[in-house]
Amino acid sequence: MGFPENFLWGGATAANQSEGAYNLDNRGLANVDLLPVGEDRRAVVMGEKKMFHFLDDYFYPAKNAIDMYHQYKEDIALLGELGFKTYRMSIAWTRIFPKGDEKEPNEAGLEYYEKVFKECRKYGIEPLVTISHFDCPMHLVEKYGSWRNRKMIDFFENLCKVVFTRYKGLVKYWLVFNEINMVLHAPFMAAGLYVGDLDEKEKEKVKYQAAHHELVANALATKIAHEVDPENQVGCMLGAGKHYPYSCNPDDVLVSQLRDREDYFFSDVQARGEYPSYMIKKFEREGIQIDFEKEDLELLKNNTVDFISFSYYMSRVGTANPEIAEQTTGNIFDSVKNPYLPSSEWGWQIDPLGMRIMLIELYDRYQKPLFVVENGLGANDIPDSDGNINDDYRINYLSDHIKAMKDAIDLDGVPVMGYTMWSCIDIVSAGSGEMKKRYGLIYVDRDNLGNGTLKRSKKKSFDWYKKVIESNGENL
Ligand code: P53
Repeated sequence: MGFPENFLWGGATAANQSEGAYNLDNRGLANVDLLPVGEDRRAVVMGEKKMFHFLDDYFYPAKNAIDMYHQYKEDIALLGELGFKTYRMSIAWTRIFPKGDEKEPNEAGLEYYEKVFKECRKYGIEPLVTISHFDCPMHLVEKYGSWRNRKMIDFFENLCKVVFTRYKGLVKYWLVFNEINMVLHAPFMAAGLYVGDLDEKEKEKVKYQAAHHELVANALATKIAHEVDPENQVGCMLGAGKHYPYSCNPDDVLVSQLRDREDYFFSDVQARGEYPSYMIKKFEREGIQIDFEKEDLELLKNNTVDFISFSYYMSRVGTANPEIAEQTTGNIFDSVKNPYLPSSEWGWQIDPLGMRIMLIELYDRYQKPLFVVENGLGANDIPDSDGNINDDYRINYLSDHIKAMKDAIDLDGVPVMGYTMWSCIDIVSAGSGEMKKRYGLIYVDRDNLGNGTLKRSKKKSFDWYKKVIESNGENL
């Protein structure tokens, strides 16, 4: 009973939100470097405002982030102290191929991640590596229009070949695209797509064409990973959260079901290997013409993922009458407010049971092992007069979600491989760009405008989570 013996406990981060050092050792510029903090961020993230170069009046938090690029040894030592079995992190494409379309990789970038993976292994930590956590070289954005262009598949294939070959034996768990469904909701942040000059119909077409290219690239990456090392395990990664019907009115139920399908489209292709009929119907109905190559269908069919991973922060609500319900705020996934749930300081609704519901649903749909690779609470932690952070609210959030996951394993028979909470250390928020939206077990002294010593200190949740891992999830 309880968690399996080899359960992969850990935490997660992403390169651009943590590393900084945006222009060191030949690193190229990426879409994710160019997201400013402040009120224009959203429009840039959505691909509505074009900002392909740094502008003087803006602050770009990813440039230096929490400087993990230089402090990785100290940071991984802390993860070792926590007893992590796994650490989910991402590689920056632009460290390895600074422009994206070069033939030869940048050795300095490859060496850097080799050192990081070896450092993890020193503590018995298994790296879980996201190949693209939203990032894409700006050169590819400017020259090719990013993922709307089929050439991206070749560039990405090069990256994958280099990475799988170089890190063979050091890394065996891979996620290809972080929250692949985010391309529909935040096209520039998630996929380097600027769409501000297109009408609604053209936008849809570009987003789904880019999605198709990513899905083909995902299948190709899975194929190469298995060829290079049969030990490799590749997962898809879905930004998850079920839509509950606002009421038991069948109209609300249907809307919710259809909204879920917009997300499941991606994992359906990745896990089952074919385009679902509902998406083909949508394309026909809306006149969205997607360019397929002959070989795509076979590639998708033959290279499905080994496991299903997902982020889960909250559930969502669907209604046929949005005008009568209150909208949530603060998230890229827009939703109607659920009157039964409390909200975080950023308006994200807190729903531990929704995690169990999600696990059941994804297992029923795919019958593949599941991996929860993001789950956590963003809060504005304030150190007390002794400098301590008593983040009981975070402990409660994590504890309630882990309990729900335990129920899914114990009561519902769902196989879960692991859990990497977001984020083990405070990093820059992807959605808001703020530093004060903190998720970490480790506090980092830095504010929204980059002031601070970058000093790391343990929060109360650090010791708590260490005990959770030590007891294999018994001590919650
Ligand atoms: P933040 C919403 C908005 C942006 C990224 O989000 C998101 C989501 C939620 O699904 O996805 C993930 O930092 C993402 C991480 C991100 C985390 O959620 O906006 O994979 O990069 O930091 C939390 O509070």
